Formats: sequence, C-alpha cells, structure tokens
Amino acid sequence: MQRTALITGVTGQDGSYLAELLLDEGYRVVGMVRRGSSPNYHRIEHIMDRLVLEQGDLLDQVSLIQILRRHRPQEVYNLAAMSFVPTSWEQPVLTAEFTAVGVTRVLDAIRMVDPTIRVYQASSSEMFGKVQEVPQRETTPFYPRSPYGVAKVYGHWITINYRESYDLFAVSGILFNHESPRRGLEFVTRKVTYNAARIKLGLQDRLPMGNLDAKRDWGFAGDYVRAMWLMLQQDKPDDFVVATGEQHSVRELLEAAFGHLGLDYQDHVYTDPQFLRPADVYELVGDASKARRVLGWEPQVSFHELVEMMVEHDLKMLEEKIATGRPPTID
Ligand code: NDP
Ligand code: GDR
Repeated sequence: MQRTALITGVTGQDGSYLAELLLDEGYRVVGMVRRGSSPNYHRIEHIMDRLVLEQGDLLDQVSLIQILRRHRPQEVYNLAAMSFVPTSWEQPVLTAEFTAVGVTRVLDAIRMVDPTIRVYQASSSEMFGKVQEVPQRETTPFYPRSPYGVAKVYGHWITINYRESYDLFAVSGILFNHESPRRGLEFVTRKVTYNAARIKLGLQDRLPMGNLDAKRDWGFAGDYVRAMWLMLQQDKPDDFVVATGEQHSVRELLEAAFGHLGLDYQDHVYTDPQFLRPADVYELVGDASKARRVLGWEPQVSFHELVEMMVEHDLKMLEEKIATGRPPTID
C-alpha cells in the first residue's frame, strides 16, 4: 500500500528537497502551506502537480488535526519554524509560538488522531550555542544563544517527552547548518554566493557582512533530508546529530565563493554592525558517528563543492535574467 507523509514547512529549503526524496521513494506527499497574500511556492513549483497541498498553520491546532484526519499519514516531518536566528530577537514571542509551542501542537494532533504516526522534529545545532564540548554530539549539553536556539531546545525536549510519556515514535534530528541554491537569501552562505555573483557581473561592488570569524559545519541540504527519512525507517525512535564534521569560518566561505569567480573578497566586503548579533554562536562542528553507524548515512557533497554549486547557480540565474531583459534580482 502506498505510504503517505505530511511535511510541515514544505515551501522551505528542506521541505522542497524532502518532498522530492519522498516522491522518489513512492510516497503520497501532503505539504502543509500557510495562506499568504500571494503564494510562496517557488521552491516546489517543479513538483506541484505531484504534491497535495493543504492550508494549515502551526499556530492553529484545529488545522493540524484536520489535515491528519483527512490524509491519515504514516509519517509526519515537522520542518515548519521561524528559522532565521536574527529575527528571533526581533520577534521572540512569535518565534516561541512557531518554533517551540508549535511542536507541541503537532505532537498533540498526532496523539489525538493516530498515535502510531511516526514523527520527525527538526532540531538544530543552534541548541549547542556556546559549545560545552568539541565536537558536539547527541550527549553534549545545550547552551542556546538566541531566542531561536532556546525555542529549539523546547521543541527537542517536548519531542523526547512525548516519546517517553505516550510511547510515540517521535525522533529529533540535530542538524548542523545545511545549505543549497534554494537557501533563503538572508542566510550567510546564500548571501555570499548571490552577492559574489552580482559583483562578478558588475551589478554591485560592495557587500556588508557581520562576524567573519564565526565558524560553522556546513553541509548540503539534499544530503541532510535523507538522514531525516532514515531516522523514521528505524526499528526504534532515537535522536541523531547530522553534520559533516568539518568546520569553516565565514571568512573561508568568502574566500571560496569570491575565489571561484576570480575575485578577492577583501576588495568588496566590509563589516556593518547591523549584521552583528546580540549574542553569536562562534563555532560549531558536529560528530555524526552515530548517524553513520546506525543509519548508514554519509554526506556526499564537500564544503567546496557546495560553495561552487551555489555560486554557479546564482551566476547562471542572474545571467539568464540579464539575457532575457528581466531585473537581475530574485523574483
Ligand atoms: P526555511 O526557513 O527555508 O523554511 C521554513 C518553513 O516553515 C517554510 O515553509 C515556512 O512557510 C514554514 N513556516 C514558518 N512558520 C510557519 C507556521 N506558523 N505555520 C506553518 N508553516 C510555517 O527553513 P529550512 O528549510 O532551512 O529549515 C527547516 C527546519 O529545519 C526549520 O525548522 C529549521 O529551524 C530547522 N533547521 C534548519 C537548519 C538549516 O541549516 N537549514 C539546521 C537545523 C535545523 P512560508 O514559506 O509560508 O514562510
Ligand atoms: P545560523 O545561520 O545562524 O547558523 O542558523 P546564518 O547563515 O544566518 O549565520 C551563520 C553565521 O554567519 C555569521 N554571519 C552572518 N550571517 C548572516 N545571516 N548574514 C551576515 O551578513 C553574516 N555575517 C556573518 C553569523 O553571525 C553566524 O554566526 C542557521 C539557520 O538555518 C537555523 O534555522 C539553523 O537551525 C542553524 O543554521 C543550524
């Protein structure tokens, strides 16, 4: 019998890659979307005819229950969240409603409609924040450094608590930063690759940035969604760190992206205090040996391949727009 999966956050970076993977695996894929004043489907346009879209919101318990009742999925992937860290200082309460309490709403809906549904919660390396151990693994204590990180810690623990309280098959993937040509423009990797491409094409000359010394463990989103799926195919529910184990600074990211285009980032980049955070996470690097051992998961794309993939995508996209007389910006 064909399996059904529900993805919350299907319009986001990870939602779009996960939807592709699940369709390839033969699932019927239901995507939950928010109603906005205009549709925001650019990341899933190419698979729209194969998806079932349902309106719902993490703030609205009834919408979650109704979607589960209507489609009776075997698997739920809760990827929806307010995911941009700086915004979490601007809107800390809303961030908590989406990113923290929203998880409880999803879990409660599952508990009420069908407690045999398997559920994946999108936890984050931001929970490690001011790191207590290097590299970070499943047992490393959390020390979040933003309202977003704090909200994710709540989501992580409520998932574990519902697993232990109600015997749900509820798992939490502690994913380190993962990027792609579909990454939002405000995140540092895409900001760098998109603007480097614009500078290469003479569309601008300068790029304001924040903390260039911050270090991250960056992988490819396409690789990471496979780990999510694998976690729900196991015999018992458990939590996993998903990371490459390699660390690079924002400065190295700039060198790689601008260097790929034959540019020197130092000729173009300057520090603008508006991109510094009230409290930053200075370094993250994950130990994914448990995911390797239990799930058989391995990242396929290296840091340099990832940066090149993103730069090439942005350059091509901008060149096509210029060639066809369209504004050289993101639609
Ligand atoms: P995006 O920001 O690209 O996508 C977020 C998604 O959540 C969008 O589809 C958005 O919908 C949806 N959403 C936001 N608020 C609500 C709401 N109230 N109700 C319903 N849907 C909502 O994030 P990513 O794809 O990068 O990340 C996916 C998940 O993984 C997030 O939970 C994120 O916090 C987490 N994560 C991400 C990592 C990364 O490096 N990418 C690392 C670790 C964790 P809309 O299009 O309408 O805005
Ligand atoms: P992060 O990602 O906060 O790790 O959260 P982001 O790409 O925004 O920042 C990474 C690091 O780069 C530094 N930085 C800048 N960041 C941005 N956005 N813009 C800049 O100009 C800039 N200059 C330097 C930041 O200070 C930071 O240290 C992402 C999100 O996807 C979360 O949802 C997810 O949980 C974590 O990754 C893992």
